[in-house]
Amino acid sequence: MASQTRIKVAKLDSPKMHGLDRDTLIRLYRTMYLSRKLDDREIQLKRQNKIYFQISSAGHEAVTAAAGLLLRPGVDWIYPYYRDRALCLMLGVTPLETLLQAVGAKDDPSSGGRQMPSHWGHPEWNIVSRSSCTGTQFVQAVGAAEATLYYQERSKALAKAKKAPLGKYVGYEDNEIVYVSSGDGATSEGEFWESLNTACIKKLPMFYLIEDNGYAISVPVEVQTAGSSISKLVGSFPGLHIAECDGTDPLESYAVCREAIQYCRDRRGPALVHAQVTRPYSHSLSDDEKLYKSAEEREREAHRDPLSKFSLVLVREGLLDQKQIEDLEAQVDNEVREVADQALAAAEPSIDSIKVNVYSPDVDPTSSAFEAEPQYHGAPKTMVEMVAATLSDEMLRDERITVFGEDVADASREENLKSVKGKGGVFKATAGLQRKFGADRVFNSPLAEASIVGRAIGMATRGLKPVAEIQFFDYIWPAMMQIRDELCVMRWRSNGAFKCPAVIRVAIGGYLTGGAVYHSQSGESIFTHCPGLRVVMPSTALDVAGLLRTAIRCDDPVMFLEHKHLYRQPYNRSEYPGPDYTVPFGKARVVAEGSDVSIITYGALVHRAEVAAAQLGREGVSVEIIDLRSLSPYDWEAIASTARKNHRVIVAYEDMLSWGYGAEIAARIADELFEELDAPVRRVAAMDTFCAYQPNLEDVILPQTSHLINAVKQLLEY
Ligand SMILES: Cc1ncc(C[n+]2csc(CCOP(=O)(O)OP(=O)(O)O)c2C)c(N)n1
Ligand SMILES: [Mg+2]
Repeated sequence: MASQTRIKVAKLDSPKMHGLDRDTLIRLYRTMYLSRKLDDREIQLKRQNKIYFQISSAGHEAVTAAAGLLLRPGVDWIYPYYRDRALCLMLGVTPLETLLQAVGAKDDPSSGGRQMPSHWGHPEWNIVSRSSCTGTQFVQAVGAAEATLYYQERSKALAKAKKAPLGKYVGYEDNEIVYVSSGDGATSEGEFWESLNTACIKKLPMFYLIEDNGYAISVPVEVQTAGSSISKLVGSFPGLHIAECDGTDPLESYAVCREAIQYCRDRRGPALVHAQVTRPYSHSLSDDEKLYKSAEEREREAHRDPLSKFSLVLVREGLLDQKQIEDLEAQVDNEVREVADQALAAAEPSIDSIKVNVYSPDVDPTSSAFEAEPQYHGAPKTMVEMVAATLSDEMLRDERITVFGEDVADASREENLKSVKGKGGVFKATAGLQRKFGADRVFNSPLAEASIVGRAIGMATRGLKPVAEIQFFDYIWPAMMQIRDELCVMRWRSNGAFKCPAVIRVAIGGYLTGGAVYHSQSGESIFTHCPGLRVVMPSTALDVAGLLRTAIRCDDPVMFLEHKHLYRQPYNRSEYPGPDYTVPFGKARVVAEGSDVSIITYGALVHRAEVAAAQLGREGVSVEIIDLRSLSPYDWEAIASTARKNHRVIVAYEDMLSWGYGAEIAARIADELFEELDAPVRRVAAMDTFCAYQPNLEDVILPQTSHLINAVKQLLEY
């Protein structure tokens, strides 16, 4: 056990120790050593097949422990990466908690046993749940830092966020900052650069720590980073404080990080510290660095080991003698042994808990609470006008709402607003909102889709309600990883500790001749395939009002698909249904009742089905039309009941014929309602091809009314 006897301490050389007192210096060493021993213990457990994976923080302990010392636990917002064990320990994560994560225990605070070890997350310490994706954290940290500036100015938003579900973890304090870290390799990801761009444009209080161990698995830095130095490469970002340090030296790291963090706390802008560290234990236990690192290189690294170097400093400076170091280490060894035993005895999550926290346990957007009667007033509005009107009323009601994306503002140069009408979106869906609510609530983003979604995630995690816009569905793909691996999964992977109920509005579908392949795409099935995400697609202005409001008031992330072809049609307009009109998710709308054939559809095909039904009606055929309007969840009851009623079913959709959304609905009908059908379920969809620029090449991205009529007639002849 540690000896409590004080030794004759030589006078502490304070400038050399950067003002740190003896206790703090010992705490630094203890945390570094504890981090290493927890890694060692995990490695042992992995070799005994008691855990399934190990990735260590070895070689990174000095700079991360030093940074942890400078951050304010539970005040600053932390977006760490997997080599930040020492930082997390310094902030308050307990050794037991880190090992509960390693064994995948039910009570692991980071994920309840759902994620791999070292995927840090702890709501009490504002350590935001991390995924396995390298680089996604950067743009989310931007969103979190934007929340800092937002709450600083808008206390009503903060008060409201605190009252919302999980509001106990919402907070804001003066001078708080956002920490985000990664290795050298992850700085090659676009999101790193996207984040720096916005951080510098908005002077965000973000502290970037780049822990450069010279390798990304087996790829050395000179192949990863032009010129081999990330700090040199980012040198021209305006207002970015940049510093380098030997990340294996906790004292130098402390001094350099302290200055960088102070820069952020003083609201002078973002700061980046580039720390040179080592990686003595290979990338992970699945890697053997001897396959690509020379013996000389490894030997050189061994000489820079932060633990042995710092223990020598402590002895040399007379802070601890050799015996005291041994005592401290023995005490830590004991503690690690004890907590490992506890972790190994900890309960695992039960199998039936797997579906818990896919969606919010607090707000059910499918419930009757979202059923409302419209209180109509005003002149009829088009769908696109209804988007703007609904956003406007919701923004009035809830100061947490921010609206951003490409071109969504009226005019970023606010002085121009006196003399110009304003843009308000390429389709005008956000027209007038900046003018009404201010440029801090409605603003343009750089042209960077991953960061639009990532920033929304960061803001939503901190209790704001971002309504972000992706200008065209065709360009959503840079944001795919943010949507699939982050937005959808945040609540589940953190076992309910974190959430990001953002609304992502997306203009979708074929709408004009000449739109060609990059202004016409569908692909809703790609997103209904993602658990955790709600996907809705209204076909009328009334449903836009009801579903968009539900999307904003719900506690899950929502993809709100707005069909471009429907934006300005006269046939789907509606008077404004009032500021509290909502439509529950997962409830289809019976567009027309009929007794011969049922058409199950949504989006732009609803109206075409109506036109087809009118024509067929004149020929004595009665068609029922169901508008799903909500694609995930969807209304199976409505589908089953119309199939049972008419026994002949068409599923009509714009998405690709094969693997499209309707294909899955048709498959389920065939599976579960086979006995009910008098004829095989038919799909009517766009062809499995692209919409081309020249109409004579291909103008059938939307199935035509004639296709629907033919399909109905074929079914009746069956
Ligand atoms: C987006 C993404 N691509 C690839 C991977 C697989 N991967 C995990 S860690 C890693 C290397 C990261 O290197 P670096 O950023 O230098 O961090 P280090 O592990 O060296 O600390 C790779 C390629 C991943 N997890 N995520
Ligand atoms: Mg690396």
